[in-house]
Amino acid sequence: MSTTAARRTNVPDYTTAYYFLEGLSEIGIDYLFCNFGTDHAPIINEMAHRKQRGEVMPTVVRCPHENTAAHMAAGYAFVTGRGQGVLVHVDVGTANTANAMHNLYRSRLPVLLMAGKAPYTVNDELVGSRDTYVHFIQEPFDQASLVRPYLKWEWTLPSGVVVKEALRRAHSIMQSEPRGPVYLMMQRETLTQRWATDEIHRYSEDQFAATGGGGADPKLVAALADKLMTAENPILITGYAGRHDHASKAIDALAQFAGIAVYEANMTNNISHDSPSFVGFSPDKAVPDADVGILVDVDVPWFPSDVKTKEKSFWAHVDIDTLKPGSPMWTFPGNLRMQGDSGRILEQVLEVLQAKATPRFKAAAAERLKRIKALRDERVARAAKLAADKGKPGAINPHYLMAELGKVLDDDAVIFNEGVTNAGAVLLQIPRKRPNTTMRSGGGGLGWSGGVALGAKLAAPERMMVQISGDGGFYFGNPSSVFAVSQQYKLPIFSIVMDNTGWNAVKQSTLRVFPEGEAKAASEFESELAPKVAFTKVGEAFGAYGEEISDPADVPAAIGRCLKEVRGGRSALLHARVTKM
Ligand SMILES: Cc1ncc(C[n+]2csc(CCOP(=O)(O)OP(=O)(O)O)c2C)c(N)n1
Ligand SMILES: [Mg+2]
Repeated sequence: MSTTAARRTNVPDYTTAYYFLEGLSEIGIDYLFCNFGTDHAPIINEMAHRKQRGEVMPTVVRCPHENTAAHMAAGYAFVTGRGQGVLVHVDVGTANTANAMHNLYRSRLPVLLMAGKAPYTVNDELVGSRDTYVHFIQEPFDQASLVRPYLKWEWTLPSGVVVKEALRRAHSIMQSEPRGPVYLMMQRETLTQRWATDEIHRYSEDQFAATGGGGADPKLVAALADKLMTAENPILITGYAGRHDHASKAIDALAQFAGIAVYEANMTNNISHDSPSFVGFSPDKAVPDADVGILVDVDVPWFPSDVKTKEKSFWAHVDIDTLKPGSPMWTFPGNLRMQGDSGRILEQVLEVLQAKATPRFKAAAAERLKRIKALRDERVARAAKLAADKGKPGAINPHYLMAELGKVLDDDAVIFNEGVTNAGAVLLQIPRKRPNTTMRSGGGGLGWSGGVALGAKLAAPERMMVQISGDGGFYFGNPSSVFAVSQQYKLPIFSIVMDNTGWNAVKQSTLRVFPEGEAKAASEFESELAPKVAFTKVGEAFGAYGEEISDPADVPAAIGRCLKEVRGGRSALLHARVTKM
């Protein structure tokens, strides 16, 4: 008997969906953030089956809105580095994740997005055939196109026999650097096919591991070290190196050894803000004078419309993603570019530099560090001055509010900064000691901070997760879904809404383009939102503690009460009426 024939006589043991759940666990998917539909009947059935049998499968977190589901995966990956699964309903559920997929892709966070597809049989030929109205209208020609700009890989599962192989491949791709989203689609007929256990192979991590970034070509490393040896005004700008502890350490060590001023751009905090080499969040004043600059893991180091580099300046670009293939244009200088693990590469640079360093170099570097520290002290003094003005009733100063918050958060707390035009106040007033404890989205899709904070809380329940958003951003975040998940899964977060009565960013953008335009003359910026909203009630509907403040005098006590509630196990929502736009 041929092998194929032998297979046919085998008793088919389980459905594709059964192996699918097993395969997810095998690739390290511990959580499935789900929003279900008719496409998931075979999966839901096998979930019950596996549970009954006491077999492993990912824990399901049901999210009332897909925006929450996908952003929870983002938060989980931000804290752990590990992509999880998001399971949504055909084209419509996928469409609802598009904003989050943009954010995940731009933040280089891994996620395995999965969705059903409409069944392909209509006459009950196979188990799972079309049996309801929506099956006939939920099949677009190109379902993946809804999120394709934000994907590293996509596939429709052609047969259950390759389900574990497909999952392993999806996993290797999402976890390989630069990390990002992948998308797998599946039809019901495929999920209900039956297979004997010996037909479904396992694809172990040993043989299909994800790839990270490595070190750099020693010649390029030496070239950068040479430039640093003679630099007079070296600066370093980084955006997301701090996601790796070793990269954070390498930046700080190199900067202190070579007297380099370090600046942070979106999206996380990278070295301790107490470091003598850390200057601040805007390199605009430093870029025109820098003779040697290092861009490290950064997407937008400055806005070229505002800042020009010095003529004949030398720029090194060290990045896990030097090419930025997801962007049609990328315009920042790189006399030499080294793609790889930025921590490793900067360790290499430091090693070479240490070997070359002369007493003269060391003295010059120490002198520079003094100047850098003076810049740093200026920042600290400026922040204190800004926070000293508490604002007035109905117009709490965001700097004061954030400074008070900063006083009571510990170093392990994570801040999800969606403050938009008040994001600067968050950065300036809450200095962080540990890297990767402040996140801004690498993308621009508003409505991420609630879901991300929840996912982070799931990954690190012992840490305080603080969501800070504008009033506009709060709406985008589907807050009812966020607080519902918080309540159902006991994931308490601290949410702060800085309500300036509308979309200040939109107003400011109009003023930047047309400083003396009609909009300004008429004071019509199309930016005001409903003025008398009681946001706290949204949280309260789901058992969260709510508090509204408009008097600066109430700030410290209100923050204290909210933190106490969160520590006690339920979310708190602080609605702060801040300086109006
Ligand atoms: C999904 C999405 N829609 C629209 C925008 C455009 N947008 C950018 S900032 C902004 C205003 C946000 O308002 P708010 O959160 O209150 O912050 P503020 O500008 O008032 O500081 C808008 C609408 C966006 N970034 N993302
Ligand atoms: Mg606003």
